[in-house]
Amino acid sequence: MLIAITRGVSSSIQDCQLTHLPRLPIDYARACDQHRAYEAALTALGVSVQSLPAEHRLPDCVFVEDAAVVVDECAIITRPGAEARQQEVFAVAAALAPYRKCVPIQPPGQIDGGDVLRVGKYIYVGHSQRTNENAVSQMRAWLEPLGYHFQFVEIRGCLHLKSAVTQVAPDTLLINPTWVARSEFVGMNCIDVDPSEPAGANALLVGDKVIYQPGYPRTYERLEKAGLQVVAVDASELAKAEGALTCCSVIFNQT
Ligand code: CIR
Repeated sequence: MLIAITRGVSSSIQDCQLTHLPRLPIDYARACDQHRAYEAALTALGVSVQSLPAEHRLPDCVFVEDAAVVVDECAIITRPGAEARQQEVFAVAAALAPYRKCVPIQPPGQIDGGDVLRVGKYIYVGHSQRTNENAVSQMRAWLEPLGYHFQFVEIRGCLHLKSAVTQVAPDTLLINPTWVARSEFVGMNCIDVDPSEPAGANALLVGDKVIYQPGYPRTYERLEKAGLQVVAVDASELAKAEGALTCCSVIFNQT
């Protein structure tokens, strides 16, 4: 059974971190509705959703993905690259503790879970403003002995690695090739986002279904044409906070 940790939307989300987007008004009620629909979609796919309460002093707390990287053997608790987000990890670590041994990244390491794309035993880490080599060295020290392989990936023009590329099938990635090079992912098939939808590379694979935003209709069609089963979830309000679909959950197997 899959478990998803999620967390409610902070009433201060308007004060979120922004790197590549202008600050636009965020409709809090609409963001909460969309987030509930996201949780409902996960539940409908058979995932057990464990929803943590929002912490209203932490504007970005809904983006739990950045707080942890979970593998079968343990959970790496991150040290987010934006100082204002570093308090977010405690509630997520507490929620993970019943399921996994939790290993914290220590200073001066910093890393956001959004920079970590795991495909089986391969762990790709984006070299972003949020993630440094010290944190990756700490992760390697924990995970390489367990058989995981690491690859540092250059990205440009986006916040996180998973803004640029996500997994949509066992051997297939959805990618914006202007933000990350296809050649980084040897042996994987790549579906490109439609060039008019550069922010559309973030999809959430759950079992054999892909949760995806209807706001990127041309890329949505590409996923369907590739034979993937796509479930529509609108996260357009959270997108104004520079978050997407993977960002709103930490999903793992109940081992
Ligand atoms: C931030 O800039 O940290 C948040 N406003 C958005 C984080 C989105 N998380 C993710 O892509 N994993």
